[in-house]
Amino acid sequence: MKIDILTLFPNMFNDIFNESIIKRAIDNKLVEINIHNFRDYTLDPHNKVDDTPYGGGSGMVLMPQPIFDCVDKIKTADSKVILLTPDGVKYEQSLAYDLSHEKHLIFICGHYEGFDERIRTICDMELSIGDYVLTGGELASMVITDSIVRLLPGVIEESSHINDSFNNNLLDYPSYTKPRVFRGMEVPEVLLSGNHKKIEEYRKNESLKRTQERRPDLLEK
Ligand code: 6GU
Repeated sequence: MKIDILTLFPNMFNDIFNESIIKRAIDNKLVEINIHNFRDYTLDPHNKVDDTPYGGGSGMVLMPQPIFDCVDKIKTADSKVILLTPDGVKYEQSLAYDLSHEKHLIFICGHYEGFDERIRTICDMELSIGDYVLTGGELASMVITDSIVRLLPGVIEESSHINDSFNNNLLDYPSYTKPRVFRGMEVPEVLLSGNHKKIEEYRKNESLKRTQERRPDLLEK
């Protein structure tokens, strides 16, 4: 998979994809991630990428030209263009699975107080990561990229995401490791039993119980 991210703040991405699982995925050529500064595409003599809104009002609005030109340059027939904005569809695990099957994703990070409405016409999809407002789409693009890359074949063992929280709309079951007793807290007996059928049953029940307690909305899905 290839992921291109369009931003005015490329430095925000310096470390985030340079650690841990995402770094290994890049090193192993399971994903290619490119960060583009769309200011590099401006035709404005002063390198401007935003201007005041028509009709008045506060704040600056991202102009369409630099973003259109940047997308035109990197887009192919296989690309899916995604705008990151608080007014987008709310992102969730099922979308991470869907997007993990795409060949090429282009994320456009909105910034400042807004972007020219015509930018929406070149986007296949608009995503939000939740009902709160961020200063820009950068953090959202990192969150979404991370959640997709970990699902790509070969990045992590498939068995470790089969049981992820939100798969089958259930939260994860509790896990324990050594020691068997820690500060008086004991590991549930069933996990020490070696009875795999019983263990599976216990985990399924705990998953259900936890979902019922914390996220009953998931059970209605
Ligand atoms: Cl994608 N962008 C911004 N600016 N704020 C957000 C968001 C995106 N998702 C949630 N809040």
